[in-house]
Amino acid sequence: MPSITKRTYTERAAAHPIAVARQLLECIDRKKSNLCVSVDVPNKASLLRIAAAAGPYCCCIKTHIDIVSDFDDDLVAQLQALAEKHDFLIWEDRKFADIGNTVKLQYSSGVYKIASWAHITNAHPIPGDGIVTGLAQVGLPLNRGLLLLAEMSSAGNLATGDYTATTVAMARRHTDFVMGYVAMRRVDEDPKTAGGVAEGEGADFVIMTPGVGLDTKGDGMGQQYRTPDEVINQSGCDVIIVGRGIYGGGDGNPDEKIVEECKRYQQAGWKAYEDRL
Ligand code: 5BU
Repeated sequence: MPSITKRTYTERAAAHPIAVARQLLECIDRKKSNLCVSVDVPNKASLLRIAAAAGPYCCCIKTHIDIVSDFDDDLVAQLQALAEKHDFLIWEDRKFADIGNTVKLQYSSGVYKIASWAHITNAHPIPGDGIVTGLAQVGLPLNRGLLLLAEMSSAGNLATGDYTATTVAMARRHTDFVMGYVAMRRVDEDPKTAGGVAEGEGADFVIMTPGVGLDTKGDGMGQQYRTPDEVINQSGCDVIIVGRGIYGGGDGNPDEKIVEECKRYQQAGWKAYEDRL
């Protein structure tokens, strides 16, 4: 089998065992967009406005729902309607990090009921396999997908070396629910972290990568930015995640600026993918 980086998103979609991964990979190809827009704003109106402006240009909108001061169930209903209208998936970047029983409750219950609306969520592997089995009990019946944090984008983070390799091994034990990683490179095909599995022979994991920016290298709080070409073409990741580079911080750029930046990142991400193939 060719290395995953040499397969098209469509080829990968056709062969993927997880429904939501198929949905994402098909959406990427349909829209020619491997752009995920991260919308980290503190109120409902801004979140919905930015999602509406960015929706046509991205495959995924990523939320931090606990940032929103005036959260209510209607926000979720409206976000889901936008996802339908503009054809994108919703990823709640919850970064679960507790034992299976606790994350199961955090995922299904409380104010946010994340599993009821987020196609994708993510978890730190630090508690061990139980975090995946706990989340899977809630997510599998709903056809949700999980990303494991194999690496992070911030300076000095501890998710490196053996930690990353152990995360890849953990993901391979749960290929019915773990659809991919947050990582900075193709960790499942890098000899240092692939655990002896040859290139092109392992399960297909979607690698979604934050820390993407065309204009700056950092944010003064540890974030480190790379370009879409560095992420998709040179490092073999699958989806670029762009937040402030598009919405601009605070309550967000005006719509026209959001659209302009979305187009710029969408084009750069797609060119990097074509160059890699
Ligand atoms: P930015 O505005 O493009 O820097 O936002 C990046 C987003 O990605 C933000 O929501 C972070 O919480 C998220 N993120 C990250 O930046 N780095 C990581 O390693 C992980 C998530 Br995991």
